[in-house]
Amino acid sequence: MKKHARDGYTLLEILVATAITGVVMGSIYTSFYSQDKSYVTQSEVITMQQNLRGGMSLMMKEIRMAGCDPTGKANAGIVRVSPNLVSFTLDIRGEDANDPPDGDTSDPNERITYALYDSNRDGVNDTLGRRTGAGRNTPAAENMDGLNFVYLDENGTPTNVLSEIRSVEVTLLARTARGDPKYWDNTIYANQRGAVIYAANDNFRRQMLTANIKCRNMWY
Ligand SMILES: [Ca+2]
Ligand SMILES: [Ca+2]
Ligand SMILES: [Ca+2]
Repeated sequence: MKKHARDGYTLLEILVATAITGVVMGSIYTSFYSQDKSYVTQSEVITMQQNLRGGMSLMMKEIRMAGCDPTGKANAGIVRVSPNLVSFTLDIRGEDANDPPDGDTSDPNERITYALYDSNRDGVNDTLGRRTGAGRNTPAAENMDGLNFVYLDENGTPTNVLSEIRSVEVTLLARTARGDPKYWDNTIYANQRGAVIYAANDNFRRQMLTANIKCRNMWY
């Protein structure tokens, strides 16, 4: 056998080894990169779902109490109906927070309005806002593309007659905070009655939730 000098690597060996290492490093990098991206999307979807459920459960809790009028003198109920906004009154306290209901709806938190508004002043009403009395909106949920109310009478038929309303069908549409470059949403979002709430045409992921909220104080 011919004796080879094995005290070093040939240039070819070095080049081959470097190329293999490069390929391996490249694939490791790619898989980390894509895993990280999908993790970001997942956490954004989870945040969106939390925003959506949080906003909806707050509205459910309060709209359910619309018309709360234990003295029978406050004339509480839904006071303004619109597909995009609900405004209602309730008598839950007196002048002081600990006072019992006093027959009016002019104490704090006794006139509540929900609507989308523009919290970051970018020209888009995409924050679910809650305001009381003539106060300012406070953000209840961010990144909302749609909010829709349908007012129903005791038979479940839509009505805009204040005295006939017994329940409210609320639909809320949320989107992720950032778009997903690998995703496209061109869904036309409609409420349970088929009325279009939002026509998407971008790469945000979205989720929609509808709740039928019975105003338990409005069934006389
Ligand atoms: Ca009062
Ligand atoms: Ca009151
Ligand atoms: Ca905005």
